[in-house]
Amino acid sequence: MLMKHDKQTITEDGRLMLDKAQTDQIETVWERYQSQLPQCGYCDMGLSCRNCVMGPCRVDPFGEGPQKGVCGADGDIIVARNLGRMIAAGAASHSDHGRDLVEVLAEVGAGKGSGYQIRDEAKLRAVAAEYGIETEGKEAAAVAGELADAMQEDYGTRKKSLALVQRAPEKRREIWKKLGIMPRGIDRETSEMMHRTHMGVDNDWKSLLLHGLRNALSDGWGGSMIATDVSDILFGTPTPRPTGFNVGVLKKDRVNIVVHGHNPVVSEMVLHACEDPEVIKLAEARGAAGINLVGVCCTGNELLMRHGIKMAGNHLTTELVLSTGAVDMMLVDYQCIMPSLGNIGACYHTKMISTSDKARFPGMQHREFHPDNAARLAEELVKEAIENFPHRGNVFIPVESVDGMGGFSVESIVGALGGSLDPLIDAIKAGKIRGAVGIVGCNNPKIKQDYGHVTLARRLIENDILVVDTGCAAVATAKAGLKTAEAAQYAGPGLREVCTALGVPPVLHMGSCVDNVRILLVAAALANALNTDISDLPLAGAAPEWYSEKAVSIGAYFVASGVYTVLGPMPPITGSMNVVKLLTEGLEEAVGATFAVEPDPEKAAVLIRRRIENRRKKLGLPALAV
Ligand code: BF8
Ligand code: SF4
Repeated sequence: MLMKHDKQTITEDGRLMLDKAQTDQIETVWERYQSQLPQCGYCDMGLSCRNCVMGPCRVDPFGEGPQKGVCGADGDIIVARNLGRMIAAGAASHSDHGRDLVEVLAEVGAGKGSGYQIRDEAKLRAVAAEYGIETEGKEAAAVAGELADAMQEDYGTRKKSLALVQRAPEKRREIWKKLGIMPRGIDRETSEMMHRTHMGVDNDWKSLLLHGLRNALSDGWGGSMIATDVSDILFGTPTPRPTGFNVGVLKKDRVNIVVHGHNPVVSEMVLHACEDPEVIKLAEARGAAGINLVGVCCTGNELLMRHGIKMAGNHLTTELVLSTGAVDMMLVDYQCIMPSLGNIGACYHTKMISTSDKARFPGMQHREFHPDNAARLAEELVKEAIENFPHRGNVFIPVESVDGMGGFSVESIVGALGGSLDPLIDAIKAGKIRGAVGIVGCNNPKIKQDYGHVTLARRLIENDILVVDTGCAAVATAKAGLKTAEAAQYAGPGLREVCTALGVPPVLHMGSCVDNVRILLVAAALANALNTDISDLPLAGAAPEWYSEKAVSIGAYFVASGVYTVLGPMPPITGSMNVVKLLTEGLEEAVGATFAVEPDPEKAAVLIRRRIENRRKKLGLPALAV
């Protein structure tokens, strides 16, 4: 018998919480999606343009209506411009998040930024050395200040290339140079994309797409990489640790605080305040058994990676967690925070707090975090959450949480392998592990929640392919029980043997979406160890349920870095067969990798296995016919 809401989600907590939301007359993302149907066909194909006020324009895909916008742009130009702007928005989001961290690093360097400190001094010094900063005999704070300055230079426009592209294999950098897509400045590439896509600037769809790759590279090897490195420096480099997943991580007898968004600058301070013995005493005085801080989306993943903080859910669960009636406060920073949340919180007793100067939401109280007030404000807010605990109505937490492990940074993977990637390389060479795949990205109401991520991950590990994942994908596979050491039983014999020997899951949680750079760095390290390029390796990427512009940027920097990447939902490009062909075929010759689009994860798994076996064969390794 089909359970109610079986079409919306594969998760039990999701189905039960959807029932509850319906009973409470809460409108969710799924109902709003239905009310939008049918969605605009021109927009779906990328054929509508509103870049200027001679328009808005659209091009008729059937050749009957207009074939050009008022300015004369045809379908190819319009599709490429729209895609370029999606990449720019995604790259800007990750990179601006990175900038916020660099600003905190600068404050720490200047002896300000109360409450923040350098937690990984070794990484600070190592990254500073990569920027050419002399660190010998200098205090950590002085190094932090200089590194923040050097990173801020990377955001500017006066350089020929970003500092951290040096981490890419030499052969890859040569490709970028040859194609003219070496990223120069993080802000510069985004700004240039906005310029190129203004009416009457770049009207060659190929050159627009090439700049799209450069723009995405400025994110992957720039803004996101800085975000991850500085987060590690300020809050610690992740190491494996146990944690828990789904709405069952909320606790009836505790003050529940949920952090949502992306930037650990806020959530780390909130965590710190939750651990203060005085604050815990206050919670007990108000009748609670303690304080339970949990996460949703990527700021949750940041805390999970470094502290084992539990995750109540991924993107499509963010509204549903509020319907438990158990959330005493939700604190948000930015990105992927549905504007509906404030009003849902108001239907329960939940205090809804926005914290970033650049992100405000209807129905939320705005309490802005800055480095100099963060520690004090976090404590104030946690106390307010505690005072809200007695105001709870009925609480509905219908499931027990699922156990899982997080915290797989490059450093901790190398550590688990005994100090180098050699054991992994040997296992790949021997065919015990056939290859590795990064599953990344979001939930999207167009796809049954978690179905794409979990099905793909299962098929890959069954076939001895190691899966690493991030963002909402990582939470999806964890909810499905694939992130315990015992989950090795679901893997093929080779992968099972390796995971069992190391005591690790077959699906490794590598962090938030900016942490996709950790995947890039593993790929680069493997390529360097084998003296080859990333595109020669038996690797792939997948974004089975993506929705966000950030995911477009991630996909583009994966491909531009040489990683074949399979998307679930079709991006809005089908209005131009030229663009489709270049992205799914033509890029192979240029960068050694392409996109593929396959909404069915069973078929996506076959595509990926074929690719991996093809690369094994090319490397002269034993290969299977798929
Ligand atoms: O940056 S995976 S829905 S939360 S965009 Fe957003 Fe997508 Fe989740 Fe994290 Ni990433
Ligand atoms: Fe129309 Fe061209 Fe203006 Fe776009 S840029 S809205 S296609 S006139």
